[in-house]
Amino acid sequence: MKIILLYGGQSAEHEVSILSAFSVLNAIYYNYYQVQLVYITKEGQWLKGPLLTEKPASKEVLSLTVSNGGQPGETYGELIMPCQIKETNAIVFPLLHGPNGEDGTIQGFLETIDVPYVGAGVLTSACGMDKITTKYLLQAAGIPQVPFVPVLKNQWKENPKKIFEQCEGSLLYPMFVKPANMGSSVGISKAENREELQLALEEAYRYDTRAVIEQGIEAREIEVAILGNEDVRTTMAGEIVKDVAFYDYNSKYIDNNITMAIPAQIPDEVQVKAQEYAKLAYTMIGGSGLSRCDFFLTSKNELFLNELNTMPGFTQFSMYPALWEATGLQYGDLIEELIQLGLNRYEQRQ
Ligand code: ADP
Ligand code: MG
Ligand code: MG
Ligand code: K
Repeated sequence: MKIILLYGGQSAEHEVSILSAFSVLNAIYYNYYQVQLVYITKEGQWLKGPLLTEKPASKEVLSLTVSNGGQPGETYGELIMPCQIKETNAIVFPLLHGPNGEDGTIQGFLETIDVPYVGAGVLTSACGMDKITTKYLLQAAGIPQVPFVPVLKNQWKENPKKIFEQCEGSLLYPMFVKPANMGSSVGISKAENREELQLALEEAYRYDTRAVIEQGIEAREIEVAILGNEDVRTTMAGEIVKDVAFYDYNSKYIDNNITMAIPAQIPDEVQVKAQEYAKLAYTMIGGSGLSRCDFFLTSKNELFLNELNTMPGFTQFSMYPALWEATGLQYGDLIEELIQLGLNRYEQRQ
């Protein structure tokens, strides 16, 4: 069977996807699978790369350039139409993060051309990527979360003063301002006053016309990994231990000034609650395949669900696979399970 590894993508999380793809390539069971590389460039071109039958020697194999414009020594890719990704006896692994990959667009496209794929379906991906929609779903399920105010770009442009008053009426500074559809902390800022709130909103609107303003809190960050279609399993909780005030893009991928604590040093009843909320949230957004559910935990042991990530960071050093490893599921076996879950879901739809 072929795994069609789809990576790169047109989002701000392009580089993260390449890191995840390389880890997956190193762990796939090549005695069962061949891997067809398909790279989506930042401009949105689809490039078909080599078919791998064994672990690649280096990461270079992932850096595809168009064959008619590349330099000697570069790995060439053949420019294809997206629908040419379809092959018999194959499953697509869309290892893409952020908009245009994790948000239901690619999933919808794959449904349309009738191809099985790994991970969450259309609705789940779209809801999980949109922080405003996620919050309303969690609210409906009665899952605790920090207070928030959704603000559309038009509302802000029309009457900034009204937005200031609305936010200050229901939230305290510092506030966190986020584009609704994004990940890896891109476009997120902390605002301590009106002036910063204005700048933060303008920054967020560079990425999306929908933004959400949240109550900022001092909290630990706790994460639970989820796996399954109808039968949902969760891991123990892990903690992202930061020596930075805010887990931004640099601290996530560049500075490496964060560590993971697995298991998280938290009371048992807090862990049980986190697992319960994670499962409930996953069910509410119609999860299938996988998701990582992220929480804030205050010093008073209050737990708030922050978000679900339907295609979490997937390098060998990422929290999602690390949590499964700690629970007894090795990285290679985890990939195998995800493939089977993707195939099962596809078969059930037929
Ligand atoms: P992303 O989808 O980009 O990861 P998050 O909502 O998880 O977006 O926010 C990124 C990071 O910003 C969080 O991991 C946390 O460090 C910080 N953060 C986000 N919201 C809040 C908040 N309400 N209070 C305190 N810190 C926050
Ligand atoms: Mg996210
Ligand atoms: Mg996050
Ligand atoms: K998300």
